[in-house]
Amino acid sequence: TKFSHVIIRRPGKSLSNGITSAPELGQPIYERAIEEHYDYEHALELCGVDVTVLPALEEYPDSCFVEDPAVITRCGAIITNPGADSRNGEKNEIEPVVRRFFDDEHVKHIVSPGTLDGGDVMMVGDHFYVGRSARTNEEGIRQFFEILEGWGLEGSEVPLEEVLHLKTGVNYIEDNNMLVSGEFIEKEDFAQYNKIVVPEEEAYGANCIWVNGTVIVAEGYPTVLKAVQDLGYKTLVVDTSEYRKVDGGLSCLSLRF
Ligand code: CIR
Repeated sequence: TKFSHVIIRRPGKSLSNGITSAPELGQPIYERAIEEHYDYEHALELCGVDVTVLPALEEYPDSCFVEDPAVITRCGAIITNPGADSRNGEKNEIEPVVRRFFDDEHVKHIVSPGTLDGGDVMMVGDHFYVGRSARTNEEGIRQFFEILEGWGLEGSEVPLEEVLHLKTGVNYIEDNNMLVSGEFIEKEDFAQYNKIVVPEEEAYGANCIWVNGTVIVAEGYPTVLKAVQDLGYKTLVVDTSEYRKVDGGLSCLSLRF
């Protein structure tokens, strides 16, 4: 795998009204969130990708989490049908951007009653693990696999019990290495990988991203950082604490392809 492009979208002031499962963390502070976003963009540039930066969309508080309304594979792009009502319209905003990179026959759609969030999709080479979650339903997964099969790719379903999205708790950093936390530590689906077990108190840190040999790790998760460095990866650390307040992390903030 090698990525050439990354798409990100600036957060808006409405980010403070993003969906959250952790209101006790407080609302994101816009001024800090935008600083963190610049740092994130800079880290991606250091990984040698071309970064497309989209403008904020105040009408969609969670729209900086561009990973959810689209899934981009090496064979084509899938515009999803996001499972949260307040986010569903984000698919119409991301589609024209995705079409800058793919022609008509390489852009497919998940349609109602199927729903799917990109945060539930984890790419491991040509295999795609898809979490069945509160956002991603059985019909969405069925459509997704049908599209993949048309492109000679394949997928398998992973039922979720605790986390919002699949990649909230499990992330592949290439070379057979997988960061696992919580409910994913013992799952049979991932038994074949070299698992890096993330301790409960650092669970949020499991959401790392691999970009062309470098692993970007969230700031404040020393066990995760050391484990990734011990595997021989170059690392970059980015503070995503404002996004954490609305359940967002490193992977959700970009589309990488
Ligand atoms: C949401 O609940 O949809 C946003 N507040 C967070 C989305 C995080 N996205 C992701 O994990 N892919």
